Amino acid sequence: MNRQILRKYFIMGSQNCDKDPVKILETAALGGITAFQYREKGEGSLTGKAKLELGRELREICRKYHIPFIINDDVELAEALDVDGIHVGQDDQSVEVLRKIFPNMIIGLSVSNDEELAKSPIELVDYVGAGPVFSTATKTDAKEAVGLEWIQTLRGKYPDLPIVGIGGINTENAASVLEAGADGVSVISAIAKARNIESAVEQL
Ligand code: 3NM
Repeated sequence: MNRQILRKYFIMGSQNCDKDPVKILETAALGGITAFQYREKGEGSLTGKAKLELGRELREICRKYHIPFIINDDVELAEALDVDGIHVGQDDQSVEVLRKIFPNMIIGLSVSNDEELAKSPIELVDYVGAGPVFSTATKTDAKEAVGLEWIQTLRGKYPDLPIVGIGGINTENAASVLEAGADGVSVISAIAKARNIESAVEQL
């Protein structure tokens, strides 16, 4: 995997949007995001046919702008939307199973601490999401913030592993995440809720 795609990694589902998700993604694409994750999860999120339909529209935008489209923990949609990658957390579909089903797909895994790292098949994933780096209100069940130290620890242990920081990252603190050793920053609210989306993406 080209680790540059992690540089400005936008994550979004309809539950994160105060306006049309299709418009938000298209503006973010024009602003210069390098990857997109469709994460329809949590209170107010779509399911079934509605989730698929919105996914189709967002998938099209990513094709148009040549942005990798990654689905959050949904094997069925991974197939239906012909995605570029799938991202899972520690309690989601197992990486071993995913790698068998999708030998060539980008697979990302969230890793928040040493205990999770010890049970993670790092050799099977293309990148890890490390966080929450800072405290976040977006994910109600997010763990305690792990700080920039967790990025530094992971980078120390795995000099060549593609790492993206997540959780509470914004235009003010993004540089510190990169300085700590991450290849990029993944954000929800810093883009989805920005007053000027294009300029927020540029500043990240
Ligand atoms: N995963 P925002 S934190 C989806 O720590 C997600 O694994 C996290 O939203 C993790 O950029 C998070 O608005 C929410 O803080 C990120």
